[in-house]
Amino acid sequence: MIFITGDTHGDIDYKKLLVLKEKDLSYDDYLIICGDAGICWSPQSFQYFLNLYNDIGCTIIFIDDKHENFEMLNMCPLVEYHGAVMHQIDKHIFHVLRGEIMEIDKNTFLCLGGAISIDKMERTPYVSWWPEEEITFHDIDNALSNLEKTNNKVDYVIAHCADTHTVIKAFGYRRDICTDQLTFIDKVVDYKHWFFGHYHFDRKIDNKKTCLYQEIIEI
Ligand SMILES: [Mn+2]
Repeated sequence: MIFITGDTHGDIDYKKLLVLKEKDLSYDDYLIICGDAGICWSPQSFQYFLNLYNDIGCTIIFIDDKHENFEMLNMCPLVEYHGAVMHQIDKHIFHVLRGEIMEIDKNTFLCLGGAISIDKMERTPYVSWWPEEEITFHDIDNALSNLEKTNNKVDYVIAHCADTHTVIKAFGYRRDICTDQLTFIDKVVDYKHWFFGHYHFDRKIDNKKTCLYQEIIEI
């Protein structure tokens, strides 16, 4: 089984995952978190969060975003897993790099973390804010070179943000460099569905895009 959910923020929005514990899952089952997982946040809480997330009993794959300690992420070993480059955070917990395409049970997922913190001015660099949060041209290049191998086609896009049009129309937020980068991806990629987190809403935008927060969907 493959499940997808929105932001979990360490232990803050972890409770929603408890329904998965009742399902008697194995490590051949997967939970994909669309950013703000909050597992790699501070060395002090790291082991506590690992224990919490390991307790779910399935493999966890998350994308990064604005609330990520990139120093901690980058210390984890890089591995190839399900055809994508990932940081192995723990035995069954992985962070998938931006622009990678993973394949699980014949489903392909283009993964593209990254988002701009709207409260960046109130955060402390390298303690609660990291410049790596922004989607770069290098990330888009990586996506494009991986997409070349799939003829620009994937089953799903997993991102933290949405494209500019969706952000303005559905949430009334402003555009930024990340939403603009994702607008480009939206135009060039042929996908069935785009799942994203970030906005803390459970909302089906249209028949191709869904914002996830508390909801856990199974595909
Ligand atoms: Mn969040």
